Amino acid sequence: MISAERIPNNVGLSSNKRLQRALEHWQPKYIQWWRDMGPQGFQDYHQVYVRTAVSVDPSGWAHFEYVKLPEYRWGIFLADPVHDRRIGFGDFFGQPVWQEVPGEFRNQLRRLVVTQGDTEPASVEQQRWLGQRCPSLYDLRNLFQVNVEEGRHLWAMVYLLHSYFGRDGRDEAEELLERQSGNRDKPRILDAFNEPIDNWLDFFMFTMFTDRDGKSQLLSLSESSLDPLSRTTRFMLTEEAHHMFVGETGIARILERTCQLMKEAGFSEDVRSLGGIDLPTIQKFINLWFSLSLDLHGNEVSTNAAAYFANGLKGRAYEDKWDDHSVTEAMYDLEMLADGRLERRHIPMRTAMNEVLRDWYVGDCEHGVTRWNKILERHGISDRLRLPDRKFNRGIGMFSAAHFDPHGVAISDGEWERRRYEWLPSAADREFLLSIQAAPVYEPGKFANYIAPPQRGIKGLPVNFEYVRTEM
Ligand code: BYC
Repeated sequence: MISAERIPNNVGLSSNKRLQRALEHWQPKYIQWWRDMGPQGFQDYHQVYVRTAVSVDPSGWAHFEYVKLPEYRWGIFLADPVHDRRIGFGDFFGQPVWQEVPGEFRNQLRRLVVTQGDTEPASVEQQRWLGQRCPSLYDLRNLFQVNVEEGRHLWAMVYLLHSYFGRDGRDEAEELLERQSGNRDKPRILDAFNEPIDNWLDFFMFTMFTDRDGKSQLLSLSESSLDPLSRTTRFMLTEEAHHMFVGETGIARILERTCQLMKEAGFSEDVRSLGGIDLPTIQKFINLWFSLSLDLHGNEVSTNAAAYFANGLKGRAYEDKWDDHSVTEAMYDLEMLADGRLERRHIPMRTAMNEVLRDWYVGDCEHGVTRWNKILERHGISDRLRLPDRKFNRGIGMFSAAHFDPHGVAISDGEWERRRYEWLPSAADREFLLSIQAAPVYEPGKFANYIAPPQRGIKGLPVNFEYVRTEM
């Protein structure tokens, strides 16, 4: 028996025997998955100073303690209900939200929940070797904080599957533990979640750009007419913010150190010989993870997205900021690739909902890059980082049919093959990163040479606090 107290929750788990039984069946498989596919080498002997959500109010999710990772208390939380909440968009605008899944939308909703759920364990799998080459105990702890929260997000989606989708939902919950990131036979659903994350530059870019796609998707799902989905994703968003903080400040600290090393090298840009990460390499990883994360928003023109919107299942980010919530007449001006030529066309906005969300996403990423460039500016360095054009390196959507350089200029297949590693990380770049990350830094207060310490520690603790301790 698992006790409801072991699973902090605000869904009345102890009085819902059916749900408790379903989770009892699923939980041992989850723990086995965590041991097999979670952080390698950090399961039994390490105590990690992590935050555990014990309730949804601000004091409840700021509960910190040392725990062994497999003993983390993965909880189930829904944001507080909104009194008399009404459907905010689509064909059912203004009607009361749903507390149960309407039969006619069951498949669409299950697909959205499963796609979201699939990304969460995938990211833990992708990151499972990073602890072995961490730049500091502070960063190691942040990695594990992100990992346990992605695990909790999986629990959140499994809660929805078990509670609202019957037998199919239970089967889907099992399959979420069976697919594996990068596995040729049973890969994760979305492409970016099958990419390797084998160094810390990948990790920080992933938490900056891919977790930010998590933010855009969760914002749009939090508008859903299915109230339990809306409430679940609203609480997940509070955790997502920390993940993006880890990514943005991780890169900021690398940049800080790179600038220091550039000065030491007399601005010769020979930062690699001093064991730092040069700006062109950082730019290549921006190009990679930004373009992979653009793909996560789906096709530019999508009848699926139009149906999600019409049926009130998935809205736009901050739907209440828009004037027109029905969007039956509105058009969207889209740059399109048709018959090999780029042109602008007006298409019904409902079919462009993936692109509308991508617009929000690109704007949010731009703010982050502007903050990074302030670091270069402060050090008197004239180089600037930038987001590549959204047509660059696309694997999903109409632009995947052709090649574009980072400025969005169409190029031939031959030029792409010749020049792709000017723009994207090469095997040699990855080898270099592994060479400077070969030895993990486990001494409190010490940092790898390529990254500056953070300005402050976790929860007011000093930077040299022992955030992960070994207990043999
Ligand atoms: N890779 O009509 P379309 C996160 C498929 S991240 C592979 O455009 P639709 C997190 C699609 O399945 C947020 N396949 O697609 C971050 C469909 O296939 P079928 C995750 C792709 O349905 C960090 C076909 O192309 N949340 O939380 O509008 C760490 C037609 O596509 C991809 C969600 O994804 C792709 N990238 O799908 C941890 C929210 N894109 O059925 C966590 C839920 C499209 O024709 N999901 N396809 O064979 C959705 O809202 C939507 O499913 C999508 C777009 C946004 C993915």
